[in-house]
Amino acid sequence: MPRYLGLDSSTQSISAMVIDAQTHQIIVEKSVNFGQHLPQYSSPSGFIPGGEHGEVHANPLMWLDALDLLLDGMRNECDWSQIVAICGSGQQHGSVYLNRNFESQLAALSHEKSLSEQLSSALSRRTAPIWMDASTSQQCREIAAAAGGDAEVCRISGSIAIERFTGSQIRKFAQTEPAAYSQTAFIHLVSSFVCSVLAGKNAPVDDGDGAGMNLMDLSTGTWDPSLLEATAPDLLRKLPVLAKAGSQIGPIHSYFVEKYGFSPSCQVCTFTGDNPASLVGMGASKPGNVVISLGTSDTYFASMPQPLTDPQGYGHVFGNPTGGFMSLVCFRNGSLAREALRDELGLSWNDFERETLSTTPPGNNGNVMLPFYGHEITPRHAFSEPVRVGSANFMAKLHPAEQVRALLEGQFINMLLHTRWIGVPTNRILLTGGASRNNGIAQIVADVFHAPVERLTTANSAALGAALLAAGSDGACVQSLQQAFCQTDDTPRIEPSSASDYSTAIAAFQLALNKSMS
Ligand code: XUL
Repeated sequence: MPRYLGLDSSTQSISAMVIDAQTHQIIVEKSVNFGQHLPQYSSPSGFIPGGEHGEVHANPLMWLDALDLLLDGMRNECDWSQIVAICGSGQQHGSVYLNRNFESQLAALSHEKSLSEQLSSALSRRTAPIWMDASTSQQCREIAAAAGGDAEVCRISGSIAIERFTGSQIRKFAQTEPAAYSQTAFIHLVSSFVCSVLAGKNAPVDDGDGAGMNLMDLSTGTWDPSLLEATAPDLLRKLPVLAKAGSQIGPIHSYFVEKYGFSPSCQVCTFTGDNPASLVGMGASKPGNVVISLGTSDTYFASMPQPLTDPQGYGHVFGNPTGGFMSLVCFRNGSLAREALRDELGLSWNDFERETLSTTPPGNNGNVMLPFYGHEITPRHAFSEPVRVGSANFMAKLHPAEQVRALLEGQFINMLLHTRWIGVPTNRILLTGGASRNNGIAQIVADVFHAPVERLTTANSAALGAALLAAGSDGACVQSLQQAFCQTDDTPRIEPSSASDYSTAIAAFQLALNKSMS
């Protein structure tokens, strides 16, 4: 039975999924939650609380302990010796800094001790900045200025210089801790760090996760000399090589063979970022499929054949593990805004759905809301409260239903307007995340985007995507596996309603947005 392991080292947990590529079964899936299972790291949500000036760091040793705990804890449910290949993903943008002993310490790993114990002294920086860090605005400005401006950084790397992206984080480290920076021999992403440990040697970065660094030339998939130069001294030597996600890099380290019973021939493949892996695990890696993930922030991502970039600089372009590219656009006012309005109106989630569906028409009788309860990143603007345009009753918030529909329509019209640059027609939307089972919300998404909406059974799409890539590395057809594994759940497929026409609402929204941002 050829079995494949997908790992996902995310912000709050590390997850594993084992699949059988012949019977198309998920054999087992399990997670270790950092806060819950490793309380000694005092990181209840996976990062070290209390960072100042927007700093958010995590302890890489916690990720190593979690990996040991996960593999150990699954031994009874799964025979590790059957795993043919392993691939994985990591929270994007986070970076791990290692000294020149890293490779020799990896080579010397003994199964009698833990990974964290043995690799602790290889860290040249105790903590790793992660994607939630927003402390590098100054470094972003400096990088953009040195590299020829925001538009040039975006043209080369797929994104303007962004605080959470790795380049500005590296620059800040080099500026604030120059001695530790010069002691740093290797800089890894979360994905390539975990992959390196499994393979027992420095692993490559793929062009999905690599594009989240503001250092890679998107069109060639190579490190860009002008961006490296603009970021930090002597950087090229410290960066991993670039490779395709899912490419086999060698057998698993004997540590895992002796400790957990992996086969010495089990292959480790180049990891990718959690979003590129999710694109694969959602079955959305071909253009025309769009994933909308409704979370604390809402995220939109979709496959694209060409590396077009967002002329407004809000969206990002990454490599797609199955070939071509993918877009990713984040919206800060997601669940945060939905919850704020729900609480303001004193509604339950059920009311939220009923109100939107039954008592108000698509287009909301011309009542429009810019749904921003605070600072937004797409579009980038310091909003302080929602902006309403419409009838006197609407402005006076007389009918809760109108308010709910205005907020939801506003969120998805904003998403539509800021993803048009991708230039690929939307054939199918895969809706995921907390609010995705809400049929009222799904209907609005279908209507605004004029495309059918489906929901998937797998919650763990990044680990599944990684497992599919591992199978692909062994000769399986990833596309056929996607058809078998990426099944829609028991919620109905929602078709766009024929009566809905959002052109007037979209124009009104755009007008209100232009006015607020001018
Ligand atoms: C994407 C991003 C997050 C992380 C964490 O740009 O910052 O989605 O990948 O999951």
